[in-house]
Amino acid sequence: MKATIIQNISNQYKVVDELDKIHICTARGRLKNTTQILNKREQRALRVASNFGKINTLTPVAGDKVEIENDTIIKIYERTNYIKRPKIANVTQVVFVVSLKNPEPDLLMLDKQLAFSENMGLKSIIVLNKCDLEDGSELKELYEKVGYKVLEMQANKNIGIDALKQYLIGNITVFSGNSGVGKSTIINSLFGKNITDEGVVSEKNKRGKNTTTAVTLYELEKDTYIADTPGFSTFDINEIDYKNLDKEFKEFIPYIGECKYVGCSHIYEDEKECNIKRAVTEGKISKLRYDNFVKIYKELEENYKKRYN
Ligand SMILES: Nc1nc2c(ncn2[C@@H]2O[C@H](COP(=O)(O)OP(=O)(O)O)[C@@H](O)[C@H]2O)c(=O)[nH]1
Ligand SMILES: [Mg+2]
Ligand SMILES: [Zn+2]
Repeated sequence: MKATIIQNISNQYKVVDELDKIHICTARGRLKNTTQILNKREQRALRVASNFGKINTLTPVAGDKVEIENDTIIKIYERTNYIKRPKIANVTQVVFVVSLKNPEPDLLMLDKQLAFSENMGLKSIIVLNKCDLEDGSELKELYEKVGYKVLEMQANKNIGIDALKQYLIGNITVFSGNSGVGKSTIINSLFGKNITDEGVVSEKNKRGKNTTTAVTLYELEKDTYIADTPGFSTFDINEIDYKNLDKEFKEFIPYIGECKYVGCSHIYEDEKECNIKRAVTEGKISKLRYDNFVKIYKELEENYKKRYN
């Protein structure tokens, strides 16, 4: 039967099947990328091959669509995407929560994470929370111009929650944002109960070691899940190829490919007749976004050089 993994604690998987029934499953050894169901002997051969790095095998993670048989996961269906830290598959959307005050908006972090989300091919929504403390209209306009859906919210009074809910239907959504911006408040408000405390499951396994859940998916409605994670790690973001960062800034795209120099990075002084820099000067691209692009580019470049030189 086909099912979705909604939680993973060490080698135990909580899985919901198509009839909405919950199973606690284990996985049958390593699973070959998507394809056939293997018998015990084939499993062993696969394990040997994968130990020698000859073949890629998969460990099931939250978000995976799987085939289960007698509460054993016997197959992982093809993933649309995979995020390494935290481990989660098949995410379709990210809600970026920014608080307008306490804490102040961290737009460099936001732009970094937006770029990563574009890179992963995910939909992005920006929530401007704590709009009781500060006016968010300028930020709303800025990011709407870029091309993002922006919602203003006061989560502690449930204001803006229903507007958000309609964008979640049919998605596996990850909430991302710095500590204190209001992620838990929003998620609890969506579910109408305190759900995020349950997410901090910490269990001792047989050897007495602490194991924490990597990710839990909460079902809001049928086929609609919210992932309880703190968002993406900088490790993942650092894997964006800095040379292609310009393409992850949505509003840059119409201007790319028109610079004088082939391979123009749109950064350096000596790159004359840069179409991106021209668009910034003419006010078609926001200076703030451009400046963050430069910072992120340099950071990624530096990390790349550290890794490979
Ligand atoms: N003033 C104000 N405070 C809020 C709002 N939303 C959440 N908070 C408060 O902000 C603090 C941090 O919220 P929390 O949901 O724990 O943030 P998280 O760390 O992102 O999960 C809590 O004290 C919330 O009550 C809001 O819209 N306005
Ligand atoms: Mg929280
Ligand atoms: Zn350029």
